[in-house]
Amino acid sequence: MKIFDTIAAISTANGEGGIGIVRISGDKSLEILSKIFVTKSGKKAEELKSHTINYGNIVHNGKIIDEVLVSVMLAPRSYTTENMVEINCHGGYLVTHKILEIVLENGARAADKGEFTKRAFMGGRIDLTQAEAVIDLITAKTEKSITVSADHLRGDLKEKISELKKKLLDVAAHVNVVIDYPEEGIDEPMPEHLINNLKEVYKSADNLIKSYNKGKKIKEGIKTAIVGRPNVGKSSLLNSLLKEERAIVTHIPGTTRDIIEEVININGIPLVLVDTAGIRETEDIVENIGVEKSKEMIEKADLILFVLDSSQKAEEEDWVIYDKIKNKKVITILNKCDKEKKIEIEKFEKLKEIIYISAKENIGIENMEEKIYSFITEEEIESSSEEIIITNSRHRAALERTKKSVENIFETIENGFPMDLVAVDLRDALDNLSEITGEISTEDLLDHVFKNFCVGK
Ligand SMILES: Nc1nc2c(ncn2[C@@H]2O[C@H](COP(=O)(O)OP(=O)(O)OP(=O)(O)O)[C@@H](O)[C@H]2O)c(=O)[nH]1
Ligand SMILES: [Mg+2]
Repeated sequence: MKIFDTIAAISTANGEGGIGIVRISGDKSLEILSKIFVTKSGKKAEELKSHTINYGNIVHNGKIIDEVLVSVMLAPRSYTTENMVEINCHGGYLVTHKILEIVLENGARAADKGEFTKRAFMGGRIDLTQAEAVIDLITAKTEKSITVSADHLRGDLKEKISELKKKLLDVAAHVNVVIDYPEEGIDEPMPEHLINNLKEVYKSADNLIKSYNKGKKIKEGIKTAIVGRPNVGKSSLLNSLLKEERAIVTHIPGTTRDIIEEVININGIPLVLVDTAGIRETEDIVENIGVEKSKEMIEKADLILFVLDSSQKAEEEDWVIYDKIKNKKVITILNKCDKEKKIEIEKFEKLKEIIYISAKENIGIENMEEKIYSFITEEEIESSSEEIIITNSRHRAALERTKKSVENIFETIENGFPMDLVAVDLRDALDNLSEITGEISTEDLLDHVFKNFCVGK
């Protein structure tokens, strides 16, 4: 079915490295290689066996460009399922680009983003969830994130989806019989085991949808805003979590005026920490912009670290911020615990999670990290019992639609409406599941998936 042109790209990162790899995939891979590669063994490129690495030179206009190792992987046993050649050359920017240029001159086309992986998908070697796992693996920021992507790459999600589809297909087979041969049981209720199938699909879809919150956090991190009035020690707190002097700290209120963002890793979950300007009424134009940004951050954040100075009585400004954050997910940090305690924290009725620290003296920081970790994981554990975690909003949307279709089916059955209606919703549910794995796909969908890839993957 597929006749694709031959594509090429540099697959290693742009810059200087020990080696660089120029990758070629398609019918003409070996033909192109034969025009530019002279083996030391004297073999012609077309004679090279699959899964071999071959030593020689890239030669252009009679001049040796680089000494290289070339791997040959013949269809269908390659990443793309097509004939593939990988030229391992010296990793300078110019060398790799020169070799790519020569490859293109000899008949290949520059590959689009993710086009190699797209071909692996088109060739049927992987499904869409696995292709998406490739990009997640490349961009993973923590070990947890690697684990989840690796599970998907191995096909865990793909298998789960096909298991759900099988359950629905059983139901569909029954429904079709009832529709086609009405005399054989139009008034019979749906058999128990098929009702159970539907219930199981519903439950699994629901669990997977719930796992998305956790998945998203594992993949993208938890946006954590450090907020409080000026001078309570927000920047000091950021620095102590980062274990470096990242933000400027002074005794002058209004030191931080911009948003400072850094990622830390707490037990495998990335925390995107955002230090903000202290919130107060101010005439200073620059500081005021910072204050507005801080207020926006309160809206955007998944978690708020509300910092108070424990060595002072609460001030009006603290109460103003409290009003903005009291109904959000908040951990309260009572800073400056190295000094005498003056704050009456009980008065802030809604603040439940409270930790005393001294950012300056480095007291209570580890305890705070543990508190943050258990706070962000606790709610996830109750919300997700499915061992497979989804991290992709596309998957979540399709699962939501599947769940809705199954709900409709239950309604139809309860109300005793005709089986034709069940058939329609079953089809929708099955189509939505097929969209996740890419069995049903449109050009738009594929563009959307592969646009996030890098060239050369
Ligand atoms: N004693 C004591 N002083 C602290 C502590 N944490 C911060 N400070 C001091 O408090 C002052 C303000 O600290 P910052 O971290 O700049 O406070 P901030 O909340 O970022 O202030 P703005 O950026 O102005 O909003 C500095 O002089 C710090 O040295 C602490 O735990 N104990
Ligand atoms: Mg600051």
